[in-house]
Amino acid sequence: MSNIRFISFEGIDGSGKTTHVKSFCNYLINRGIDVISSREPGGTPLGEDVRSFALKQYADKSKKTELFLFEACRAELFKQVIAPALQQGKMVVVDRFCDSTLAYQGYGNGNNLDTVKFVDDFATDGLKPDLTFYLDIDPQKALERRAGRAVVDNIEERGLEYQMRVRQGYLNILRDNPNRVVLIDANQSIDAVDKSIISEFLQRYKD
Ligand code: Z5A
Repeated sequence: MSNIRFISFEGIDGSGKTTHVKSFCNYLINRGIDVISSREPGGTPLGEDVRSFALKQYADKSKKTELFLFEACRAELFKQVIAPALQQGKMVVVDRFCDSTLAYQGYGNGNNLDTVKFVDDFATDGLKPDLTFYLDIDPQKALERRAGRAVVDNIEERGLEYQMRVRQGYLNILRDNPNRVVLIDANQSIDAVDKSIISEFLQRYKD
């Protein structure tokens, strides 16, 4: 059994997670690794429904409510998808997991960090990824990459200052979890980011 079976990708909006989850999973498949990928919020029928509530603007939506919506999606994804796949010996790659909630609902929104961690542990029975690729990007650059996109959700609408707070949250998470979280410079070209991810993976992965 390999030492790394559960991998998450993290980063602010527009950092390239969707792009690189896809190319990294293709790399794993070409290596003959049995992998499934998913995303948060979403990844299950219930989770996809809750995703629309979590990302929609409501007047005066409480910060606690937002936290519970994301955690409801995660509890469902954990039970229906992640835990069964790991039990079957598959590798699991997710676009966002626990660090997103700490970065956005904790550092970004100002909910108590220990409370966020407690609720998250409850949702996932304390499961953490074996390895997390944090795609670090200048928030202004990420904003430019997303410019022109038709759909802008409630969290994107919070603007540059909010994204800067979330980025600082991710850097704190990186500092606090040096054995799990790896920083990838996502300001580089798509090809260079892909190569960095694979190189960091190979430095840690044992068949
Ligand atoms: N959220 C939360 O608050 N709490 C939680 O617990 C969770 C989530 C789980 C939706 O998440 C929102 O949910 C999100 C956080 C919140 N906030 N917002 N908004 P999401 O993951 O579904 O959505 P997102 O973060 O906004 O994803 P995104 O905009 O699709 O960005 P991305 O996946 O990181 O990037 P991308 O789609 O791969 O790339 C964006 C564009 O840049 C695209 O045109 C690419 O072709 C291009 N790109 C990518 N990489 C490069 C490089 N290296 N060079 C040049 N161009 C590039």
